[in-house]
Amino acid sequence: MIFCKVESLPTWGGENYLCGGVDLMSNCCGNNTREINLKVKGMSCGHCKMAIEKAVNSLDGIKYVEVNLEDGLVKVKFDFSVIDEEKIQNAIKEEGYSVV
Ligand SMILES: [Cu+2]
Repeated sequence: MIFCKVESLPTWGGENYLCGGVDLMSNCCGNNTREINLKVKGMSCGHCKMAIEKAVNSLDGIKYVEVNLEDGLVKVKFDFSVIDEEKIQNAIKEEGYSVV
């Protein structure tokens, strides 16, 4: 589980805050953030992990993405005013994996 420690902060404040160990300057938690865990079939190695993380990260509105190979899960935090879950699923499917 990733807990955002600074969800209520209105601005960056020029400092690096930690969000579940992730540098918030590149992965900001803020308003309109939704977290989902997608069950994805076919991920088997580091290449799969990188391909999916890269594909999802390239979408607008993505704040955080992490593939857990052992559990077959893709955790995504996104701004639901910018992107919806379907578009995220489609990006994963375009990489050749199926979302169950
Ligand atoms: Cu692979």
